Amino acid sequence: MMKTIYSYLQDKSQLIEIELERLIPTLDVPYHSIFDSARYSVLAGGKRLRPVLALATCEMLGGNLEHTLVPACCLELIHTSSLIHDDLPCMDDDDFRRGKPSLHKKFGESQAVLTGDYLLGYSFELLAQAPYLTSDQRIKLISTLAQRSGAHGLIGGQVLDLLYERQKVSLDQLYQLHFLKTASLITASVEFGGIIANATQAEMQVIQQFAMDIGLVFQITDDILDANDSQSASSDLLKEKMTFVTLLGIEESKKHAWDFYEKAIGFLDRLDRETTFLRDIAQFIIERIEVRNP
Ligand code: GRG
Repeated sequence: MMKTIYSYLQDKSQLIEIELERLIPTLDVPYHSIFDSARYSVLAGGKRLRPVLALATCEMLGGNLEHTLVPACCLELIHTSSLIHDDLPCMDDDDFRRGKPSLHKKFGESQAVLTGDYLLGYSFELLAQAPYLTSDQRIKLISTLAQRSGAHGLIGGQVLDLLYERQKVSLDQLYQLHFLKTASLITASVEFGGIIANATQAEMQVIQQFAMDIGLVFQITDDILDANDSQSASSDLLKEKMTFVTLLGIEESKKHAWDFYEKAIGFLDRLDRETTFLRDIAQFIIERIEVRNP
């Protein structure tokens, strides 16, 4: 299975890479530095999980991949925008991102704020003009992305993240934080696939439930990987941030991850579709920590 999913991920992320490259051109204008800094962050690698999830969901539901390409890239642009802002000294204060100096380290803080702003606005501009789609689909995509990245999504999650710094938080509070901060955009990604493939309401509900759980699996595995890399300066442990690992320990965190994983793929059984690739992506996410089912 894994060989197939790796080549699937590679194929799809290559499509995304080409499209991202096309969407942010280098331009010979006096303010060209905004395109230079945007390209620096957007084209710096990254797993491209969110756009690939959008493509895989659309394909699973019988939609057209070509029609999904630009909207899928918008998910990556918003994601990158949030990472740029998250790295700023007033937020998480990280010097490195995707294996390179973070954007404010390379281009300065003002440019980092502006680049995040640019990518945020540009995603919506692209969605409003996305080729092949109906106006109704475009409005649904715009509204979904605005909600999932807004106060009741990504931004709300970040507010909690800052609020809970150096505080003792409960497991429920930690779940709420990551449900907003991490699962929101992952949910938007499958919703994008559903909107473009004209999913039924029932199908939409199933993929949303799948994504919310897989989003939590993603965060728990991220915390476990971070704990295993506790020497790194960006480690949440060094910053005394509460994580699933500090709250539950590694073994119990793994157990929680597996429980959410099982629940997530259980939802897919309700679809009368070929769900292999979504299942494989879920497995790819959990196997990053090479946990074995206890
Ligand atoms: C600009 C819409 C907007 C929001 C601003 C700063 C902020 C509010 C939110 C930050 C939220 C944040 C940092 C979420 C992190 C979620 C997460 C798990 C990131 C790591 O994702 P990966 O592993 O990264 O997919 P790559 O680099 O592979 O893409």
